[in-house]
Amino acid sequence: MHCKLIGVPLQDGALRLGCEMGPSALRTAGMKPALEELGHRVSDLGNVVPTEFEDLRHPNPAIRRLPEIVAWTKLLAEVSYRESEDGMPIFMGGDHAMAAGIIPGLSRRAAEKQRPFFVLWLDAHTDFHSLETTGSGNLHGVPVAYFTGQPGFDGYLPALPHPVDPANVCMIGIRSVDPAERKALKATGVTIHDMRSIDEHGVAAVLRDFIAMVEAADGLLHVSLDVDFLDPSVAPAVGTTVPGGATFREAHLVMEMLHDSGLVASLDLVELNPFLDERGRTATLLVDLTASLMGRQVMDRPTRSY
Ligand code: DIR
Ligand code: MN
Ligand code: MN
Ligand code: MN
Repeated sequence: MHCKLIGVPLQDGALRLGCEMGPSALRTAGMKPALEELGHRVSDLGNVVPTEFEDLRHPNPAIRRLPEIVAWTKLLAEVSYRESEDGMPIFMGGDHAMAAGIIPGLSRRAAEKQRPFFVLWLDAHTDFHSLETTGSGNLHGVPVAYFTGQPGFDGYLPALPHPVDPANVCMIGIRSVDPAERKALKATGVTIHDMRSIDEHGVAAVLRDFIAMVEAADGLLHVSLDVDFLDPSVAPAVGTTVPGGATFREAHLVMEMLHDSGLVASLDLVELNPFLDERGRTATLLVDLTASLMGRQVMDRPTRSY
């Protein structure tokens, strides 16, 4: 596989500064050699950064950094479309606002390839606010509502040629949902496996169902991994820790099963804030999880053993 590393030093969507160092930390933690060791060809395409900003304002006074987020969204939609023509793009963030650009670009590419497009959203949060409902004003809290074509974005973020079908979005790890998000999610077909669901059924059972659905549709799958999907005890380097997250092994099992499925076409790693890390352990864990997704395993085993 040809892995393309793309650095996205975006931090305008999060309240705390530091996510702009995410791509550097992932490089320092050895992303490229870890994937090369698995036999992949790896190209580091460097970082992308927008240069043109419009003077935009929104009636919701809470909103922070709208011109910056709009510029990043436009740029990333182009980059992800371009780089998903072949190979496996791996977007190294950067806060989760980047998904508002990356996922529409991938969805456009999937439509061109005439393949159904699916998103696995690994996060403590649903990130399902609109510009109208966000109370924090932090725009890393809105990408899923945007890329699934929900109302509340008109005239600000670019119009979506290929919104993702909410029924093709599966969230795992959820444990922090604001009232407006809960209300907005109700009418959609987004599948949400909260932490209770993982506790009751195990992460393998819930993921198996989703993988089977993507496989049956011959879909292309994008995986979006927010650091706060993980429990803060194993992944402290994130500005929005929520207790009760996925364990070290649950996260690896998700990646190992995804590898065996052979369905993952692209990946983003988001919300890593190296300023909050402990001796690089969170960055290192993200590299190891990516290696699991790309085929690292403890013992040789036949694929599709799940
Ligand atoms: C909260 C926290 N729902 C907000 N969101 C996120 O600010 O909208 N934290 N995404 O990572
Ligand atoms: Mn998120
Ligand atoms: Mn989150
Ligand atoms: Mn949120």
